[in-house]
Amino acid sequence: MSAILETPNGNKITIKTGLFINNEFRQSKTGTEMTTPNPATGEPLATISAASPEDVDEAVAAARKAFETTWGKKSTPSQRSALLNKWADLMEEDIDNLSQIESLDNGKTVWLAKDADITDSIGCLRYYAGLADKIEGRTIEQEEGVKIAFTRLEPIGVCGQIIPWNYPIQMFAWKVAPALAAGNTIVLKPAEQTPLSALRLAELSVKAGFPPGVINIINGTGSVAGQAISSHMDIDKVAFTGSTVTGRRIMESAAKSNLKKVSLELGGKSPVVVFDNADLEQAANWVTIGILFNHGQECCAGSRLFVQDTIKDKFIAMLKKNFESHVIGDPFDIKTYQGPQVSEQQQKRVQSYIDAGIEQGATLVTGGKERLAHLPSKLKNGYYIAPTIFADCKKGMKIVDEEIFGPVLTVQTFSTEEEAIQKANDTQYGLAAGVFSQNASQCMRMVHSLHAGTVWCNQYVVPSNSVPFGGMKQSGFGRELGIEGLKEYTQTKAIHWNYAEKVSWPMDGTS
Ligand code: TAP
Repeated sequence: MSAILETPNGNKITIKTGLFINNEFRQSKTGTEMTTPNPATGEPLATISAASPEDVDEAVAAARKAFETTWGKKSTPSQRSALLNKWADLMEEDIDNLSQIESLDNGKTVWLAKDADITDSIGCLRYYAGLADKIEGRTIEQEEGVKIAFTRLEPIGVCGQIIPWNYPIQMFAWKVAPALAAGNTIVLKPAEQTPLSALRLAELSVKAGFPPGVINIINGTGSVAGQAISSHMDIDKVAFTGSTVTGRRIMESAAKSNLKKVSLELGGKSPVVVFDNADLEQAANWVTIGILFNHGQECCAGSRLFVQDTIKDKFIAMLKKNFESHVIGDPFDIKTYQGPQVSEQQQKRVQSYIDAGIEQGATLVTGGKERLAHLPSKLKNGYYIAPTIFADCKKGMKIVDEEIFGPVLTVQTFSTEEEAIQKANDTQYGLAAGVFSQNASQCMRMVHSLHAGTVWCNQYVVPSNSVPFGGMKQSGFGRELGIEGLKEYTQTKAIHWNYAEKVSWPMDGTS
């Protein structure tokens, strides 16, 4: 039950391919398997076990037992902190393998996987290791000398976690680290497009010394394994990152089963507003990164640009230059910025939006197959998309209204601050927003007015492990990262403590 991944630079990495339950790798009970391709070439990469509902039951039983016997209230915060730190150390030692696995399976470049995703993920484990012994309730004064009340933040129990394919390791860290720090046990399902790095992290968790059953990783499809998690009667919470459509299904399953707690980090169509007083060169660079980072496969991608009409042509020309100057190609080449989209399905989906943009009358500023003409023959079947800018966009166009999840920027203009706010907020989503202005008062007015869980001012798309992240409106609810992310994995118990008041019985209205 292992596969050997051969990398373009001649490395051979052995990876376990089974379901990870109770600290052991084993086959699915039904023998079901799935094959994950390399998005850069379209060739098969590895075949792995896919969980059936019975496998999910077994993972949940292991997680429940661990919660009751070794983890949960049976472990100390400092023990949990030490294990998370040890796991982070092992990730650091294995970072070269991890980044190559992530690149092979997802298509992102090795250097970005290493310097951004995995480095941040290690930081995330350490951040929550540091918070594990800082989970504090409150004492609430009631009556001096008679009664007091206090609260405890207790772990929730067994947490199901369903993650997407755009940041396989980072989404793993964002979900698992706070859950474990707070004392929960987990059953996590990676996305079927990117099952491999989670299996490597599972291996490292055994080396770190986590007790059996605390961490369970079950690959499989959303419709079988994901559905089994969200409808399970013995899972106490489900945390999900992915599309709004699937988020709705998960909430419905949670409601129809045991009313488990739900947190949802869903999609976005985030606005970025550039005023004519901004540092335009910096704004153009951040806007470019904001849509092209991770090939646009970014829940908070700045995909709706609003540029002040006075600088429209100049700013679009700056963006065009940026979009046409970076290297697209082999994710193992250090010079590459943009690799392939994650899957053929995503490539086709993004391309269909580009076609719709042209059909609906938006002006294609840059994009098109010639940008990919240089790709060598070994990458010709890879799932590449040319970075694309559409100008003259307006509401009602599919490319403006719907999440594309690819390297496609739509540009609209505004003349006044009020118009920018109105247009920016005119969406069902509310995950993130950006504003570029050198007028501090204007920035602050925008920060207050934009309906988004995160607003970046004079930068874009860079998260921080200590700052909460999550959506408003149909971008979901609940927060990841920061202290808020930890609290999502606790539940408050209120204790009323009487040490002096006596009552008499029987009682009536005269007493
Ligand atoms: P989703 O369906 O949302 O997939 C995300 C995760 O949910 C995967 O692990 C998936 O499993 C699982 N899942 C699917 N159906 C499920 C169900 N009924 N019950 C429980 N879990 C289920 O996204 P996708 O189909 O991969 O991508 C479609 C679009 O979603 C993208 O184009 C993009 O617009 C959006 N998207 C957004 C995000 C973020 S971060 N906001 C991330 C990914 C995708 P399997 O994939 O393994 O079947």
